[in-house]
Amino acid sequence: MRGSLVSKSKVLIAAVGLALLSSPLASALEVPEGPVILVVSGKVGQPNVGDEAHFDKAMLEALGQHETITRTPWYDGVTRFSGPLGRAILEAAGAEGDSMRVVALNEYAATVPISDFEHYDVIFAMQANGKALRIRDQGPLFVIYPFDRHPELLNEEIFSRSVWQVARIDVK
Ligand SMILES: Nc1nc2c(c(=O)[nH]1)N[C@H]1C(S)=C(S)[C@@H](COP(=O)(O)O)O[C@H]1N2
Ligand SMILES: [Mo]
Repeated sequence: MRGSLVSKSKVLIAAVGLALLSSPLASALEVPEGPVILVVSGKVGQPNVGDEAHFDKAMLEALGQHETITRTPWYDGVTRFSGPLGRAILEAAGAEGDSMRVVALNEYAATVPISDFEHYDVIFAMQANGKALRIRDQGPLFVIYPFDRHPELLNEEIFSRSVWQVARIDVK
């Protein structure tokens, strides 16, 4: 009697475990409903469209909005940027690699070490001073490093990684 109870509960635990592992809610990236703003390609472990991870605006917002208040070479004075952290995007895409190509709408591209996103709170800004970045404002996504917090970032190499009008991240 007791033995059969134990084995029943073991079976139940195994079944719940399997259900969690295979449940789309537990891990998989949802499919975008709105226009796709950002595509993560390459070494993507959590694809949602073919072998890529596609994000619409709502999905990027759901990753959490991080605020970076800093001066930059591109805006007058201190600006308040907000958007998802680069590492939150990579995590959601299940991206694993050493570097990435961050590609803009006009095909400008920069090679960025993944470690930048681990060492610094780099965001893909969707807003500046509370206003959505339109394409004409260098949106919809502008890579913003925390320059004021880390003055060592104020150099030409990091400026070149500060891609605006970002459309794609290709993980290598
Ligand atoms: N989309 C896009 N982002 C870009 C660039 C570009 O040409 N297109 N140039 C990069 C380079 S090389 C640098 S140094 C800075 C230059 O900004 P500036 O042209 O306003 O000086 O933006 C970076 N981000
Ligand atoms: Mo540059």
